[in-house]
Amino acid sequence: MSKKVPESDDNFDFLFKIVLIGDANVGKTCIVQRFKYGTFVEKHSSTIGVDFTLKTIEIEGKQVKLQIWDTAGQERFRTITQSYYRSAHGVILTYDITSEDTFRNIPRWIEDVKKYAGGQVMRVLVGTKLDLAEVNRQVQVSDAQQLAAAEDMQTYLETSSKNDVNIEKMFIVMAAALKEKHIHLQGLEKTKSEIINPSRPPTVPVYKTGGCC
Ligand SMILES: Nc1nc2c(ncn2[C@@H]2O[C@H](COP(=O)(O)OP(=O)(O)OP(=O)(O)O)[C@@H](O)[C@H]2O)c(=O)[nH]1
Ligand SMILES: [Mg+2]
Repeated sequence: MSKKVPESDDNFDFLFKIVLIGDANVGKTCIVQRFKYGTFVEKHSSTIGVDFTLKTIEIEGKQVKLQIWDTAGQERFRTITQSYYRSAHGVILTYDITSEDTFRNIPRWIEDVKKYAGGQVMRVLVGTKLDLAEVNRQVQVSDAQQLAAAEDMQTYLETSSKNDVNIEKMFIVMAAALKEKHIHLQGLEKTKSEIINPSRPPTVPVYKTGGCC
């Protein structure tokens, strides 16, 4: 079972770097905002470069700190954002279930992950804007499930940041799987400093969403 813990508590057992990628406008920033602050903002600016967020959750008595990198989907930021894939423990590949194009681009994002992230990176596929499914769905669940299975992804989920559906679950599933994977790899749980290798942010600048640069 999991529960949220105060962010000020820096006493963590695991730290995982998770990168959100996918086309512009699919809802990556809204996922992070919903997860971190429990809010949904209807209109806000596109992400410029990359944003960084920390959130700690408790899973089976362990403090799991997630370092979340919210990347810009716009093509012009591709070179910058790709540099953030390095040393990621997990990647969330997002598409918008109301936009066939964003799903068709997923194989391209998968290729980027293969190229720039380590081979061991955990990947999950996420279809966003589930609240619009009834009137606007363009991507079928079966197609997405097939792709996730064919690519051997950890899991596939549909989410709604607006209605708060599956957002926390997505991070919990990922964090729990990463924790298990690391415990398994280590053979036994070691101290924080031994087991964790917090990736140092790349030297490229980190820009703020919506801010003037
Ligand atoms: N209905 C609905 N709209 C959503 C949802 N999530 C995001 N949106 C809307 O989709 C638009 C884009 O959301 P963002 O989170 O900024 O998209 P992004 O993927 O971060 O875009 P870039 O930063 O340009 O890569 C905004 O107008 C959001 O309000 C959702 O779950 N439901
Ligand atoms: Mg964004």
